[in-house]
Formats: sequence, structure tokens, C-alpha cells
Amino acid sequence: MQVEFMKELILALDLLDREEAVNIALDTSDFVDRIKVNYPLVLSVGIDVVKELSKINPVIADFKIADIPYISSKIAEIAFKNGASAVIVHGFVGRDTVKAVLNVAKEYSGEVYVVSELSSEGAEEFMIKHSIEIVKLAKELGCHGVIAPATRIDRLIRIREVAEGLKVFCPGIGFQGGSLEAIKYSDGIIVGRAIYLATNPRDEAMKLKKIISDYDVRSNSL
Ligand code: BMP
Repeated sequence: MQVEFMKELILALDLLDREEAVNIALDTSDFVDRIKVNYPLVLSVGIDVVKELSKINPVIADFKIADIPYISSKIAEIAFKNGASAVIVHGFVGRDTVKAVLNVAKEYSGEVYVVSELSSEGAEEFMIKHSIEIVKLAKELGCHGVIAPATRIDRLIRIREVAEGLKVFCPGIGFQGGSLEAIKYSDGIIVGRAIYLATNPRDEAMKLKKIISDYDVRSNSL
């Protein structure tokens, strides 16, 4: 029986230099499913880097959009116009903003991912209290997925249950100390520094993709 590999490796390309970013994207592209760009890269080298990277792999524009609907939809529009295939929005801002971003995404056949609770410790102060409601909102509005922490597996499991039918992508593996076990409970992992700061980013991406594929084989044989 043929095994389908579903779980993804998403490269968080948080570099400040365009050439270095593009070179690492090219070098790791055989093992990476998507590239996630964030403010450090875009604010350093310009939004058009999204277009360039999207020729290598689909790009998720992680601008963690969290503004009034009017501004949020403008940010999403700029991301999609520049070749992003998905954007990340914050859910704590409420349904009007998430809806506005979804409406823009529809025009571009793009995807919208919603942050449930950040992988960092500070999420325990405020976000954790509302993250399940945020996931429910993402589901109700028809978003494509949520971002959930690899640093708190118990929370990830709970979020996964509530997010049934949505994709769950997990940052936090590597420098943030998150567990590889997150692969089991997610549709993909988001990894930055552990790849782009490695002596050999290609080897690191290959290793991670192999671990992910092994989880895929296991879940297919259950
Ligand atoms: P790193 O693997 O270097 O820790 O990078 C993680 C990436 O995932 C960063 O781009 C960060 O913005 C993002 N991220 C995160 O770390 N935690 C979250 O909860 C949500 C994120 O998007």
C-alpha cells in the first residue's frame, strides 16, 4: 500500500539578509514543504522577497495580523499580492478582524492560519485563558488552520481536539525547547533557527523531514 506523506516541514526563514535567506531556501527546498516569512526578513529586505521565495516553495506570510479589520485586510492583501499563499492572523482580536482577513484570502484563493496561544512563556499570562475559544472561532469562521505550541504538548493535544478538521502547525521545536512529540499531534512543524543556524541547514532539514516521514508512516499503519 502506498503511504501518503501529509505532515509538513515549514521553514521559518527569520534571517535579515536576502541572499542568505534565498540560498538557505534553495538549499533546503527538497525537504521543506513551505517557507514562513516574518517581520525580521520582510522589514530588512522588502516585501518582494515573498515573491522570490514563493518560486521555491509556497510562502506563509507570518505577519501575525492583529489590527482593526480595515488595516488587517490591507496587510493581508499586500501579502497575497506579493505571492504569499497563506497568512497568519491573531485570533484574540476577535471575529471582525479574522473575517476581514478571510474575505481577502478568498479573493486570492489563499489560506488563513490563526495563532491559538504563543509557544513562549508569556502566553500563560493571558492567551492560554482564551486559546480554546480562539480555536473554536477559527473553526466556526472556516479558517484553514491554527498555530499551536510544541512547547506545551498537553495544550497542543487539547487544541488539536478542538481544532478537528483544521490543520495544526507547531512552532517551538529546537531553540525554544519544544518536543518532537509535537509532530504526532500536528499536521506539521515550524522550525527556524535549528535549521538556518545549523552548520549544514540542508542536512538538518533532511533529518527533520525524515523524522516527520517516520511519524507519517506510523500514523498510516495504525
Ligand atoms: P525558531 O524555530 O527559530 O524558534 O522560530 C520559530 C518561528 O515560529 C518564528 O518565526 C516565530 O515567530 C514563529 N512562532 C513561534 O515561535 N511561536 C508561536 O507561537 C507562533 C509563531 O508563529
